[in-house]
Amino acid sequence: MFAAWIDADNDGRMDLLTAGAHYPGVGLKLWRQNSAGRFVDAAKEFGVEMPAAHGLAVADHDLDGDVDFTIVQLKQPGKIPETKDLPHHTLLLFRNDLANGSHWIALDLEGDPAQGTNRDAVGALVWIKSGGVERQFQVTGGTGQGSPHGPRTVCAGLGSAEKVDSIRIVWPNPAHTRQQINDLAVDRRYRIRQGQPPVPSHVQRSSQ
Ligand SMILES: [Ca+2]
Ligand SMILES: [Ca+2]
Repeated sequence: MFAAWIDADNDGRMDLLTAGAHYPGVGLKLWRQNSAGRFVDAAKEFGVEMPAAHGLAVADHDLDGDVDFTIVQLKQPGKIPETKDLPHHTLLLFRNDLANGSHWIALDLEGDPAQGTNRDAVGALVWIKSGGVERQFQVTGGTGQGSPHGPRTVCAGLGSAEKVDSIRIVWPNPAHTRQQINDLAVDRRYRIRQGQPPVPSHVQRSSQ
């Protein structure tokens, strides 16, 4: 079983992506978090239903601000009859083309080894405040067996918020160095080197 938190519709509420390949009825699922905080099966709505899926690699592959993901589709006719006519071990990329007008921000953190931080900033804690809500993220190298995520970008859905009020970072070095950045524009990608102001990334595309 594989799982990853993503905000598939960038509404500011994290959704849960799960994948399994060894039991009937598991497969690939996307659990959308509604306004009441409940998770509902939205795999069909998002067009991601699969009878057997192995591994998850989550990233904004096309750099348009929404999270995409890659899985391996397995053929398991002995365990999951629905897979008997599928090709064996196929790598599939699901590109997110929702384009629902929700805002977002993407942060590529770079740690300073001179301050004892790994360059990929794996382990950094990030709080993003917008629209009166503060959301917490962590830079990770992956989540579980066969599920590396890269690049290690923090992708945050912001819903209808039209600016980011503040970003707080605790860098993963022995001193737990803290950094705060205020007032950032949304729908943009930034590179943040430890201790330095954010720099807008030029690698950015539009989904519109
Ligand atoms: Ca969501
Ligand atoms: Ca994308």
